Amino acid sequence: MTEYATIRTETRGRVGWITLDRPEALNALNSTLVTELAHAAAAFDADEGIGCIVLTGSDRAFAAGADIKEMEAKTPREMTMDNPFVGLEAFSRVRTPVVAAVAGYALGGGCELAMTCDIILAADTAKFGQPEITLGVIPGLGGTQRLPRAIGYYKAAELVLTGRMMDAGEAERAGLVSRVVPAADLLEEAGKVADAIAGKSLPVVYAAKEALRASLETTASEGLRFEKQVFSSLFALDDQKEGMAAFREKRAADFRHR
Ligand code: DAK
Repeated sequence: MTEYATIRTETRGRVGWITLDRPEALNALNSTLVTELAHAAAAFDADEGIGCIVLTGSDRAFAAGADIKEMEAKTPREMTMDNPFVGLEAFSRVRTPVVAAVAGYALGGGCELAMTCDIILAADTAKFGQPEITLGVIPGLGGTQRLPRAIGYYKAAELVLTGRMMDAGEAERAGLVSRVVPAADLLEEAGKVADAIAGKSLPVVYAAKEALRASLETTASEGLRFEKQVFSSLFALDDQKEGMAAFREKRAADFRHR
């Protein structure tokens, strides 16, 4: 297992765990952390023994945004040409489902990082927001695009234009959060969700994620066509035969990820 400076990684069964670990900066995303996060996620994504990834932070912060102190003196050229945040684009494209387990602050790039994930489980302590406007910038890692798609234009506009934070309950009602759980249960619940996903057929899980992602990026008619093609193609898999035979024979399916 690779040793990292700003994250911790662990494999539990078929689940890869990534824990952001810069407590001195509330897990602010600096270039080292983004590079390490992208590396760890790519390694899990390339491993057929991993069926789901959990991404979490600390009790106090999932991530309080990009590292403002590292970013403050940058020029426009540096922000584009030497952009360390390209690693987050790679992270957002992993084919393995990612469960974000969010406690405490998920602000700015931290909220945007959570929004690259497929499922967001929030502790009742979680706070979400896009406070960039208070720093004299705007969200730059997807907040102006993913947040309106998640919670609607008007609520997203209020958050982006004022910098106000939402608590976990408001985020759940708005549709940003899959489910809120007591803080003490967050990691256990995230583990249960991840285990449930990792117990399914891996190629089918990849297909489901790809079709879900298409819903965010294509028209409904293109998405429906894509879904139908993917659905039909899954009948080439041994796991489709096994899943349906298991139903008929009233037993649990034994997926081989083939
Ligand atoms: N960056 C650096 N350090 C941070 C930080 C951050 N985002 N957030 C917290 N810290 C540090 C604090 O400076 C403090 O360090 P010391 O002073 O002890 O050395 C330590 O973490 C504890 O924080 P506080 O003392 O402030 O703790 P409080 O409980 O009082 O307050 C807070 C917690 C989360 C409300 C507060 O820390 C806060 O407001 N943090 C900043 C939140 C924020 O504005 N986030 C958005 C950042 S901007 C892009 C690249 C990046 C981005 C976009 C585009 N491209 C390449 C296209 C992303 C931008 C952002 O995310």
